[in-house]
Amino acid sequence: MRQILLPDGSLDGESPLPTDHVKRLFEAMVTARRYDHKSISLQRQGRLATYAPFEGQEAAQLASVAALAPDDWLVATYRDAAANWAHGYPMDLLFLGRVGDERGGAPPEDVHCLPPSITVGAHMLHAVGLAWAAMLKGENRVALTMFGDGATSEGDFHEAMNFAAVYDTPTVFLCQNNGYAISLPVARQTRSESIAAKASAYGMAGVRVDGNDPLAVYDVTREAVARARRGGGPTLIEAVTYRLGAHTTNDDPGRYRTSEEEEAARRRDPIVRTRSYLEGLGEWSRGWEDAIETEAERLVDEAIERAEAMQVPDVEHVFSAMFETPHAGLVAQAEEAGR
Ligand SMILES: Cc1ncc(C[n+]2csc(CCOP(=O)(O)OP(=O)(O)O)c2C)c(N)n1
Repeated sequence: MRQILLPDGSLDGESPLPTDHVKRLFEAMVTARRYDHKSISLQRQGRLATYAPFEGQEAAQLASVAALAPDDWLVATYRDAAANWAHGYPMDLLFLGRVGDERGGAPPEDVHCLPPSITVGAHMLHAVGLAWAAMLKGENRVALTMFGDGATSEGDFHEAMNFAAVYDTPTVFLCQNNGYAISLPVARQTRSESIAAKASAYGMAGVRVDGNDPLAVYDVTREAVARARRGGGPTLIEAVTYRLGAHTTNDDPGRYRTSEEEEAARRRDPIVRTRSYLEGLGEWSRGWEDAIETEAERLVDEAIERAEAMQVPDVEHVFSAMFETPHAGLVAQAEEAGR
């Protein structure tokens, strides 16, 4: 497993990122965690629908996206709000999507993110299609798709991996192995030695990385993106991480894992580790982190305000957002709603 920044904050090897970039990643991780905690409390207040927390997975999401160019595609899941936000998906639309408003699934045209996929695994095929299209059109564009360990048991994973390898599409498959698919531990998900090992069966590069180490995640993603961009084909990255929170706000992890396991995972928290590293360099202070927290709170609160202001009582868009010509079932529903 590739590691650079060890859990105690020391380095094994050289940082692939200058200190300024690491500080920006730290800011992004702290901001994302604020978004995550806020989302949970909004759900508790009845202001968001079901929410899938990503606490603990910030490095896997943010350090990988840091290796993308703005024009590269990001095709991610319901748990990847941090990644989408970092790739330009407006935070207010991410909130809006979580109240079930389909306008939240339509990022602006110049943002190269697909709407978060709720269907486990399906979006990997979309990422391969986007990468293939970019290749055929001669665009120098890569598509990175994120998914969980559970998604690797879907047929879609096989189809996407096989097609990408056969056609050499510029796709980066990034599996966040967070230990569980709801309550199913990864040990029961696969008999393979690792998820990264599956790459060799498809004839593509596979790499296993400490997903809570932002420096190693950045490094392996940068390599995979560079390989894809120069026509060297796809890569499967397995980022080994841990979902510190519940599967969703409807889940109670206490029913399938112990508090000892959770405490041990907290000691590998990517934010704690990055803070220790920066502190060791003399680049961290409590005042600096407090200022990041204050700014994060402002950013998140303003995004919520904008999202809530968009929730007008007019439900017309429910019927018009998806189909240019509505099908009979939709017409009947619209009539029933008095439209
Ligand atoms: C095709 C499909 N099957 C089942 C579900 C229900 N479901 C939602 S999340 C989930 C577990 C996915 O686990 P994993 O891929 O490891 O991702 P994680 O939720 O841990 O990020 C399941 C089974 C779904 N959304 N889509």
